[in-house]
Amino acid sequence: MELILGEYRLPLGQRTYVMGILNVTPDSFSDGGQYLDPGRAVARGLEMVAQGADLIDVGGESTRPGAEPVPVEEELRRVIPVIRRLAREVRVPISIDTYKARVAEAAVDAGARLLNDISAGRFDPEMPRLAARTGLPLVVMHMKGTPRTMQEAPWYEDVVGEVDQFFRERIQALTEAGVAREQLILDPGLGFGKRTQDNLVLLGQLGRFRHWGLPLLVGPSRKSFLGEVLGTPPQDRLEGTLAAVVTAVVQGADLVRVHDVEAIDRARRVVDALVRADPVAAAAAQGGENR
Ligand code: 8Y4
Repeated sequence: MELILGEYRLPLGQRTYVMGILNVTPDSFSDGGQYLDPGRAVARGLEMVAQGADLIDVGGESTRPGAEPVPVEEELRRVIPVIRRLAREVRVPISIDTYKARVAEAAVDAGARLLNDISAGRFDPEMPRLAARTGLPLVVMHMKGTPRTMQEAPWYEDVVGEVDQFFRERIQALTEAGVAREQLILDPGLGFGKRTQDNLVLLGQLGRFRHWGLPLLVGPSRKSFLGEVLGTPPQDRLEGTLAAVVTAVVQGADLVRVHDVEAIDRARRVVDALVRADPVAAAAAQGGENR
């Protein structure tokens, strides 16, 4: 099985792909304002590709709890020039992080080839139609509530069961809207309406979502559940993010969405080699030697 992203292909089951985060927002919590200048954002995108990013996820609206919504015209102003220039200059697919179909459509026209909609097509009824029409992959991310309300006392009886039920409902609705099932990417939505314990369970049990036979994406990078375990601020969560990514890769995650591409890709390459290390092939390569 492979994901088809326009002119790009990502074969599945061979390795984990690294999606580099490119925030084009003035208030982005961990790299606030650094990349509002399109030239600097593009430079960071090029740098992430040089560091091993397999995709670049471009977003122009913060989804931090309580963040102000961004008008569509402002979101377009932020992301479209960056996507257009990056799409020309790199040979990896660009992902558009938006729940607005107008932004997603303009992003696709500018060269984006994956729809990263944190609402799984629920906030804008045009989004499933855009995914169906373009045939591009669509992320089906779980979120309890909305970005504004999601951290107001979230609670789960069985978080894995609830997220799995959400996947069932969204796969059904999206395929009925004409989106190809095999173009859906499942994501438990770490940090979106979850307590620390819920985030830890979802990541620790990620492999329980493999029964859908669909690609799995996880985005643990620098998130507050790591801060809760470590007691560190966002810029001091690299080791926690590495541990989270290793846990995801071991369970067969297909994509990981991260800020620190160079370090993450190094760890990812070692874990991908370890999980595929074949004792039979190793013995055969050694032949009949007694040593
Ligand atoms: C520290 C660092 C604290 C980052 C919070 C955050 C995901 C996503 C985001 C995700 C997918 C974020 C756009 C939130 N998270 N898309 N987007 N999956 N598919 N917060 O987990 O990074 S933004």
